[in-house]
Amino acid sequence: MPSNVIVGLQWGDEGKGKITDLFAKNSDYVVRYQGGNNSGHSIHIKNRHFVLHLIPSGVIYPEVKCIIGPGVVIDPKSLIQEIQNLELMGIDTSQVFLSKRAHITMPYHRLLDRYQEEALGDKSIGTTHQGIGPTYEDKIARIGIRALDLLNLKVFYQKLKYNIDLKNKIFTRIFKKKPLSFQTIYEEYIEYAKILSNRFVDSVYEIHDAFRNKKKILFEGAQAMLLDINYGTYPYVTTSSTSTGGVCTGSGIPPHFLKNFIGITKAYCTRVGFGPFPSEIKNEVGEVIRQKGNEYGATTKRPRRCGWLDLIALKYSCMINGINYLVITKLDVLSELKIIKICIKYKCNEKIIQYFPANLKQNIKGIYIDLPGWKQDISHIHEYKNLPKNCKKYINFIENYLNLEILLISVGSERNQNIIKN
Ligand code: 2SA
Ligand code: MG
Repeated sequence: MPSNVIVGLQWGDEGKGKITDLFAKNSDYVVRYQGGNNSGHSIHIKNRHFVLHLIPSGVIYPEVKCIIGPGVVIDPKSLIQEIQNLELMGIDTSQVFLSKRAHITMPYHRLLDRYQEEALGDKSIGTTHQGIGPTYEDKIARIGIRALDLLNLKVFYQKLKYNIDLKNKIFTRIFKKKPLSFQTIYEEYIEYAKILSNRFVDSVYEIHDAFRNKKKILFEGAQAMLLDINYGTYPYVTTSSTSTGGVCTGSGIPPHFLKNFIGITKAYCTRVGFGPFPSEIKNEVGEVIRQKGNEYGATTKRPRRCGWLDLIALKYSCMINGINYLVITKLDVLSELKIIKICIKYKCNEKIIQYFPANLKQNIKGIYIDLPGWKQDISHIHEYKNLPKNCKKYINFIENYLNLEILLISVGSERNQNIIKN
């Protein structure tokens, strides 16, 4: 049974949570393969609103197995909190498991994230301060603590000791901050390991067995393509491989397991954090979109920057991810606007370009085509044929430009506010 992947094609918050939840209904497994609790995936079901950070968005279905894979970085405190919140809301979390190979976010990672951002001053990235970058730094430096290390007190003691000694030197000498207490952190994490003890798995064998047994596996990306460490707007990116390429390295599967690459794009763009954003709207229209689309960080509550749909960036994302199915979300948010712009070229230092450059500069500007708005609420529509004419024009323009068909259109945050296009 070939597996499906869901990825964000912009700067995150495209609605991966909602779409994963939809596809999870017909899946046996939902697997996260990168990122950590920097993600905020939202699911709305009637009057219940779930925000998931580490737990895959299949958790609402009790029979779906949810795996936090080897490529994810796990903050156990945040994971335990998330499990408890879900249980309080009546969600069964007994099928949530974490890979023994996943790296663990420690208190010093969260502090380092903050101190590094402070030191960067006006060049800061605008991270979520969850310690994601520093956790991956330690992983690459081969001094990280993996989930399985928490299960062996002697190994955990040694690795933590080495790390705390090192980090305390950095804290006191470089950042002029207070050192951390080894004992407090040691005891705290031993406690977390006890709470999570029945959730540790060797997810590599688990997923390969599932594949052999023809189970349906859905891989859920976090953040999005333009925040990818290799192909995003570096250095204003997150620290993982957010593209479909990251699925293999982050969950231990070969590429031929994968068949459907489902890319999610909003009908406009948003970005939270700093960095280039060619189609950013800097007038009151941006505020209208922010309010109507409730564009505030699901983890940090930060207001998201809003902009027009950027087809240069979207085409680049579809190309790298090998997207064969496109989902467009939040189309209803644009309903009030008289004119809707779409970015189709960039202008940089008087030069016009039609590709996504490796050194996307802060001063790059979008060049737009104007399409007429539909000025009509579409959030109750379930059939494509019932969409206003101008709305279909907008959709057709995107499909023609990308040479891809849109599979699904989301017109509201509720589970059933969707239009299946074909
Ligand atoms: P980090 O914390 O090291 O990953 O930050 C690096 C950049 O990645 C961006 N980033 C995100 N962008 C959009 N959504 C994210 N998740 C949350 C959400 C964010 C929030 O769903 O709203 O609540 O603010 C996410 N996570 C990381 C980040 O803004 C930096 O630009
Ligand atoms: Mg989000």
